[in-house]
Amino acid sequence: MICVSIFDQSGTTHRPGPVVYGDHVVAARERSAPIVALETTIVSHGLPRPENLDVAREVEQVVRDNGAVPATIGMIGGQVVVGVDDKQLTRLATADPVAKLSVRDLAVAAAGGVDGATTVAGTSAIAAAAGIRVFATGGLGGVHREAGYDESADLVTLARTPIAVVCAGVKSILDVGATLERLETLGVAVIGYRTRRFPGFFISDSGYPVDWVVDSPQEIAAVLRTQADQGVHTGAVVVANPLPPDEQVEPALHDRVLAEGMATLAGEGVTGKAVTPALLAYFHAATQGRSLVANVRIILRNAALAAQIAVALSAGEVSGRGEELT
Ligand code: PSU
Ligand code: MN
Repeated sequence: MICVSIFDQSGTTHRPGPVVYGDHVVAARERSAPIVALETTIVSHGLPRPENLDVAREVEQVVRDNGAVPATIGMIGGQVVVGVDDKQLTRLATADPVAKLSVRDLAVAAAGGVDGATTVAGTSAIAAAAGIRVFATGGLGGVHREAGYDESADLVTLARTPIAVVCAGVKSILDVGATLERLETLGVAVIGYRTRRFPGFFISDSGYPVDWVVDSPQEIAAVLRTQADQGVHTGAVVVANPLPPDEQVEPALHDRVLAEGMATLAGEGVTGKAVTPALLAYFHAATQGRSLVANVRIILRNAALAAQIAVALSAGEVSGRGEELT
């Protein structure tokens, strides 16, 4: 948790410029190359240090290996940066404190001149405003299970943000059924990638079905083009990409550690935006790193698929619209 006064000692506020773009993203936009947005909350708060920096770099490399340009989004000294460079990425992976920024925090944090990591909500809003149409993450926020009312701003933000979000479902610490109901109410499209089961983040199957299934990046690109052509649905398309069963955390271990972790956090009085980082850290410790291995695989696999979708999307734009699904 970080508390910031937006006034420095002279009583003046910081006035950082508007959103800035990394050189690699500027170059990609000039040549209409496919771009994939990446978030930084998983880097600063979701993964343990020092592995977090290696993973953040590896995710960017996977995007490149699949033919797209990574645009990792975060806030450096109050400046929103679309496409941080390696020095800035290192800063977000190692500095303390780094604020956790949802959409509502962006202007306040900028005026405070802080370093910040953007959540799914923060990242998708910035990416869509920058014209980026594909975003890879680990798992979405959603409706929490107990302890009063806690629903991630990821959901309501995705309702109004036209972007494809590749994820492994929602964090397994959430009430998955309630989260799926909220996604339906909010008008967020949910599509299974080569699966009829909604994935459960660390586990391949959350126990809930999905209504729609796609089998290739080209099909997802066709959905996104059609959505834009229709001009009717202006919300997000969630592409749910499960871990293969042989890479998941064993479901019995998962359920046991989850129950223990929730009880431990409740006993320690952890609430609000601190819940996710605390529970993920508990998981990684209690599974002797099994959940960390799964978490990293989730992010890398989603980055690869997101890049393939972005490539298919720009290939379709070159060859013309309206090609048939195969
Ligand atoms: N899922 C993970 N690790 C994470 C997150 C999700 O496995 O670190 C982050 C994402 O950035 C997501 C955020 O947007 O947690 C949701 O936090 P909250 O529930 O406080 O909205
Ligand atoms: Mn919350």
